[in-house]
Amino acid sequence: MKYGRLISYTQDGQQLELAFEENGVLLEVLKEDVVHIRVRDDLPPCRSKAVEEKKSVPTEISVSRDGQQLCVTTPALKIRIGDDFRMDISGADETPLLKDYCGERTAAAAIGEKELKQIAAEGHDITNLKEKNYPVQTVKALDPDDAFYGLGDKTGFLNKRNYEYENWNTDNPQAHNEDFHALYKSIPFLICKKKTGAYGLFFDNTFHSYLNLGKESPEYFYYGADGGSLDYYFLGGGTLPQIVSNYTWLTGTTPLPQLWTLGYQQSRWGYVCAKDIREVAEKYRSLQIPCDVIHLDIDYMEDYKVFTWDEAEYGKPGELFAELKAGGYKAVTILDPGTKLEPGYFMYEEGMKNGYFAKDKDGNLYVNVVWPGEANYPDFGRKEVRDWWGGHHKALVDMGVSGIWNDMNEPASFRGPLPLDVVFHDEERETDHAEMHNVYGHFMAKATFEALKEQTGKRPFVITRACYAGTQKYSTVWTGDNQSLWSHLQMMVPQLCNLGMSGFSFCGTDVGGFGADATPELLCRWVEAACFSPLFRNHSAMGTRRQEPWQFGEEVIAVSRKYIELRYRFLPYLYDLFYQGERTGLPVMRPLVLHYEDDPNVRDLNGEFMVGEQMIAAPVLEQGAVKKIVYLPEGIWYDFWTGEKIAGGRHILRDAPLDCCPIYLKAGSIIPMYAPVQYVGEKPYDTLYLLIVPGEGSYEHFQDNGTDYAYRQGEYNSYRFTQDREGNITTEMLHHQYPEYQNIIPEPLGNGCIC
Ligand code: MIG
Repeated sequence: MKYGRLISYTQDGQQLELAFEENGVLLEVLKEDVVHIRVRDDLPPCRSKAVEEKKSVPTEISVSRDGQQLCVTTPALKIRIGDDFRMDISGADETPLLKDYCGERTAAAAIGEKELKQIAAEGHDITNLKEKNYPVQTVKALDPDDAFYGLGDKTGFLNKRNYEYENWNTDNPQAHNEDFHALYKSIPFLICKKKTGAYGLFFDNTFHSYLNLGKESPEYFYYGADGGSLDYYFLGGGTLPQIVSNYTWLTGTTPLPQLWTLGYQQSRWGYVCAKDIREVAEKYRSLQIPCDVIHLDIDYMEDYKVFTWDEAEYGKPGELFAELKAGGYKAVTILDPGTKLEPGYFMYEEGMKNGYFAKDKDGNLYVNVVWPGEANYPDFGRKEVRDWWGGHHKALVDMGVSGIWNDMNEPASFRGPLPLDVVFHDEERETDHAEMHNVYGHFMAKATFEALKEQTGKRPFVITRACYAGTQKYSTVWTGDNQSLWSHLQMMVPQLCNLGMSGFSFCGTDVGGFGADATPELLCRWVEAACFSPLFRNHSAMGTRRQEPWQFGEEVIAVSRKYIELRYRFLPYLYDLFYQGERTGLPVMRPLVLHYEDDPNVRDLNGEFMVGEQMIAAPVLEQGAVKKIVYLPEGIWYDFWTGEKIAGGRHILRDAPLDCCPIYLKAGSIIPMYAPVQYVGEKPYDTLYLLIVPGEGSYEHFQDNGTDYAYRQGEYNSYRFTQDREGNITTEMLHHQYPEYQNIIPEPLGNGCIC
């Protein structure tokens, strides 16, 4: 991208328009530590799919020009811009943050044509080996200590430094390894933690894009995209939590979910008939393992036709759901976007009549193959199409469905990928697959959320596989088709932590692994590790070993019961974290680096995570291991199981036999807990237990009806519990507009577990 000399600028309030010899740049200060940068070009204006409302806070800025350098100052930042659009951003105190890289890109190991041919001859893919300059590109300087976090669901480890990634929603059936460039989601948001200071970058461009975070060179990292414009946000804030908050201020926070969605969930592809589902439902109750949700995968449909019901195998519509409901279960059904091409099928007929399906570049209906065979792709970028699709959910809601699971919305296709020139719309503007691919899942999830909200009046429960930055406002996510591999259990921690740092607080993996066969030990460790992951669902694939706890014998049943019960005891703590997260954007499941960013021991810590700020879970993630090396950061910590007091800032070795997931609580914590139940709603939650961890501290707890939006009208209680130096507990009611608990019972730590 060429810019040339900086010629002039004009200022309009917080927005500057910079004229370079060969290009123009718009720079807008949105608040003192958030700046929006857009390179002007002659492309049609792309509407942001992630930032849906104009965001701006009145901020004092000053602009000065010193020779060829322009300096824009906000109360928090100094932005210096020179010829060739070289831009450096530092804190107001001159702490260096983002710097443009001044040299040329040089591939560390440039590969010649002859070598490329040899590599290709052996059958390897060489597309990523050629050094490539992108039509949209920016190259930034790297410092030796820079670490990267965020980027959504990318595979591998917590710190993304030295790896390269792509944003192109991808359904790849191979085992997800650390060398994968892309999975199902595109969230081009990156946090750079420097030795001193930190910043975020959000590249708001939906085209296929690339991030090379020090693989090509230790001197720089780059962002490139195949289309669209260079349109990005610089996010300051000083600390990592503040950067995450700034990012979710822009793109939205994860909303407070219904309480039951935090319960344990069971799924399998496939429970092929109503009897399969019934048996699972009954077995959980008879074994007294709590469970709230049962998922129905594609088998419930007739010929995989969306919005149909297979009466032969699943009985009369509504009957199964009524039975499940009577047993305390909520049902979630899957929906894929691919709509069967079948004259006479109502979805096909309606879609055809109204022009709701994507067309090829010559204007013919675009057809590919997915589960129902030949199928069409609804053009979800258009509101009219979303409303049509959403409207059909009414039938499922009326049958008694409580949540919707969106799959295959990358979109996936069995007969080769969709060509880039398939015609899709961004609202009424005609565009193509190249631009809309990465937001296909986003718009499908949005359609689902809006429909469920309107049809039920409750907080929608949507789970999507594909999405884009900002989809967290509409949907929860799961990480797609992992496998029953120890490496995938290990990956769960960094993957969910990075999703959380990218705004997706409500996320989870298939517990036990989707593909391949779980072992008793693997399932135990997975249940222990996922017990505090926001979306807690066991799911597995057709043809693999069945994965409900009782498939593996008594010990697995006992461990599952213990940890699933523990989950239900911690429900009010998790719910409070969601309530706070709706305001702050901070996730439930957090890497330690979020709160201890200057501690070098946690930059690459993949084997433990925090739940909120008060708790650390350190699950065993290795086959055969019965001890765990736990790092506890500075401060005083208490072992949840034994009550032992431990000074942090060091590694400890903890015994961790098969039924133990080490858990630590910060001194002074007060953790709200409920008595265990078999499902949310089994008994009224009229008693709150407070797990008291020694030390001074206070805690705010939120209580409401757990289902609808009444809390936004003030129908909730807010309590503040305080523990003083002597260990006295006092309760203050900060807001009182909901029936309060009948009992609040403090419990000391160390009984193993309370209630
Ligand atoms: O290609 O609906 O990720 O959770 O069970 C398989 C069947 C299609 C992929 C999803 C998985 C789901 C499965 N689906």
